[in-house]
Amino acid sequence: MADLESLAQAIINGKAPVAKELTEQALNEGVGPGDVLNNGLVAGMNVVGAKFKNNEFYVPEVLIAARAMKSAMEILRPKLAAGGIEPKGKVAIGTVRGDLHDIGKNLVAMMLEGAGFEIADLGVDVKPEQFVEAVNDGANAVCLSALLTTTMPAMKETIDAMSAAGVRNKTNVLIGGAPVTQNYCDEIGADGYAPDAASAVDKTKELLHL
Ligand code: B1M
Repeated sequence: MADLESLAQAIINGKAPVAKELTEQALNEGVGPGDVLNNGLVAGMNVVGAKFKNNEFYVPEVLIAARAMKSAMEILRPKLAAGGIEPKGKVAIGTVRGDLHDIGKNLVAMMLEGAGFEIADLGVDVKPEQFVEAVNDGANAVCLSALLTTTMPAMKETIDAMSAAGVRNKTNVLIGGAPVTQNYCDEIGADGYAPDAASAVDKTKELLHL
């Protein structure tokens, strides 16, 4: 009998082989891919996000849980696509121009994927024009990460490039990274600031009215 609670627990505990096996088992027993995603994988990642926020989990535990989720997603993704399960929205994410730090950005991307968003990961050192292109490709939200005080201005340059290209009002811009603050978000006219990966999920859902 498929046990989605155990699947969620396997994600929380970062047990990739168990998560994979339970995902396969649930699908073989006829559980819908949407159920497996929402009541297994996403449910597990929600707990991981809450624990991370409360300092019960640290970066290594989150990365291990995200790896377990990724391996289960490899099995689930084709079924979701075949079943016509719509993602919650499309999020483009990248570390801004001149900045090569990607650990935090990757965590945010994994948590967003865990929450059911389709992710376009643009990588590091992403130029403003690449973010503009992502909006043209249908990104409902764009997450900008910066870890250096010297690269924070590239966040504003990215927003300015979106305005210049006439696409600023077609998306929501969220910003984050260790030196970034709510004040800076207000100053450059971004739509939201998130201090950590779990808050980035909450903020994205809030901005997309989910
Ligand atoms: Co660099 N580095 N680094 N570094 N590095 C810092 C950031 C620094 C604070 C170290 C220090 O001096 N104490 C300092 C910045 C100082 C400043 O500007 N204020 C610094 C520097 C100066 C540099 C170089 C310039 C060093 C040099 O070459 N002289 C250079 C710059 C290279 C470049 O980018 N052009 C450099 C290089 C590197 C490495 C390549 C060696 C490596 C990066 C490897 C990689 O990312 N693949 C590295 C690392 C690892 C760090 C530290 C040690 C760790 C950063 C990290 O991964 N944290 C960092 C010092 C520190 O923080 N202790 C440091 C863990 C990660 C999970 O947290 O990224 O904050 P974080 O992400 C969090 C939140 O911020 C938030 O959610 C995440 C999860 O909770 N978040 C978002 C992040 N992005 C978000 C986006 C969102 C929302 C939330 O969108 C909505």
